[in-house]
Amino acid sequence: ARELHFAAVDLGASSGRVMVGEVAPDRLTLHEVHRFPNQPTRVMGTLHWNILSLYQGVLDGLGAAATHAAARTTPGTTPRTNPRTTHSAGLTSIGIDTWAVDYGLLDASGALLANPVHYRDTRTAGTAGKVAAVLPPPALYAATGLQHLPFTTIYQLMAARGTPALAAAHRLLLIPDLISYWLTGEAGTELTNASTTQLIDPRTRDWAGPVAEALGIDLALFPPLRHPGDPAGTLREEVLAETGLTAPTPVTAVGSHDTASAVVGVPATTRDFAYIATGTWSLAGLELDAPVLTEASRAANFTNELGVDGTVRYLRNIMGLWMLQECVRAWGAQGNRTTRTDLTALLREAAEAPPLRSVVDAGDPAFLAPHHMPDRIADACRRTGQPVPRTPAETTRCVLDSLALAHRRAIEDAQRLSGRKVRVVHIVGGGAHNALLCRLTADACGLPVVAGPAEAAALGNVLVQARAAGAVSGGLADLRALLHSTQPLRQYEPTGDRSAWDRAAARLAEAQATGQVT
Ligand code: LFR
Repeated sequence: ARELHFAAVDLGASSGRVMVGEVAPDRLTLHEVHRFPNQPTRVMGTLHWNILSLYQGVLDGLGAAATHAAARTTPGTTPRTNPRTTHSAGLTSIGIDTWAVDYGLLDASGALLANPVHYRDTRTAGTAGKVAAVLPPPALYAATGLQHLPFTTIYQLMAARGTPALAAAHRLLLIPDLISYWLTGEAGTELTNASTTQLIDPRTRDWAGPVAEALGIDLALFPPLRHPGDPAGTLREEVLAETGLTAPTPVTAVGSHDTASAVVGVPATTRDFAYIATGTWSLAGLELDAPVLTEASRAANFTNELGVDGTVRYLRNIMGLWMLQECVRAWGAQGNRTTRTDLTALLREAAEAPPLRSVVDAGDPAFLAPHHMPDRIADACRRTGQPVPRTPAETTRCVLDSLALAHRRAIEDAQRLSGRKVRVVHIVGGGAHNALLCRLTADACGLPVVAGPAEAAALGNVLVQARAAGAVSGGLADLRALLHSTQPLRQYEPTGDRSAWDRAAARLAEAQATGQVT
């Protein structure tokens, strides 16, 4: 069978990339054709995404994808080409995934009314109380199944209430839907990402009308729901001209929440797996067939986001490598510029630093906002009566030990709350490259860890498009089997003394119970 080419646009919190996936029933390769920084900017006190610069990165990336696909489908440049199917810039389709919860507001003419606000902006401080006053947390959880995160869309809309932009808004588009709208002129709300707004009922997989009504949110702002695999329009003339792509190039809805695509990209060969999608965040949990909406699940702060093919992503948001990225940024600002090689050296030193000396709660929203991360980590250690890390290597070790401990806790809690048992943990996303994090996670969980692919979100994005186009077929298990047979993976067996992790967990739990950790 011939290979088809799909472009995956994957925007993460620190960089965006456009990848081209080449897919045939038994083949899958991914090429990065463009990567660009995502640098949020604070303007007049509010932290914004640079949405137009991100969109430009998408256009440049699609241009590079066009060139790549044309080279691969031009006779003579690749041995697998079928000359009858070639044309100048053959992309079968494009899919878009990004981080969740954030949105742009459009006026009646379709113009963007305001620059989208970053979920790490503090405008949502204090809105949880306002929401709880009309919808107590147990009722909100029973209706939407989302863990409490201060930045979820409903809290952002609460913070935006009364602003001229929201008052004038005709439409609200989540970030991937906004990019898709600019590319095609067609508006929709993709379901997996919609589920992160806290306005979707995970049982019906449809809008939670009563929640919206109680909070005074107008659901008519959201264009109709669409599902991964649905057609989402074709590139506008202007975009064809900018990118060199040929008409018609369709956009296909994928799991537009990056975590939904990353979970499709888990190369599991069994149902008994847990996953950790690592990057800026660690999203650790299980794939389920139905949501868990119990009070115990709410108390444990577990989320039921919607996945591809009717699945539920039952997981906990953990602060993730953001903590380390922010430390590295702080150390750089102090004059010790940390380059990629320095990071390798830092991780090597951290691997040799004394283990589990101090651990912090990597789920603590105290680590959410940018700036002063090494100080905040030092404070947390001090408050819990643990040694304060003194060097970058010690701080790095503290962060990675803490992440591994939080991974273990999430995976244990998820099993307990869902009644499912796991035999293997998959680490996908950028953290799959971090050997120390993978090893510590295996040790902490007492389970084998399979690491990779790092580009799980782009691969999940490509596979959902490829299935919609008929290049591959089957359910998630079939897509994952293709990943397993084509992607390089690394396995880490648990080693060492698991009781050291038990003691560290107990120590942290005790400090939290006595109120020493805020
Ligand atoms: C990961 C992610 C998480 C979401 C956070 C904010 O990139 O999408 O799943 O909770 O970003 O949107």
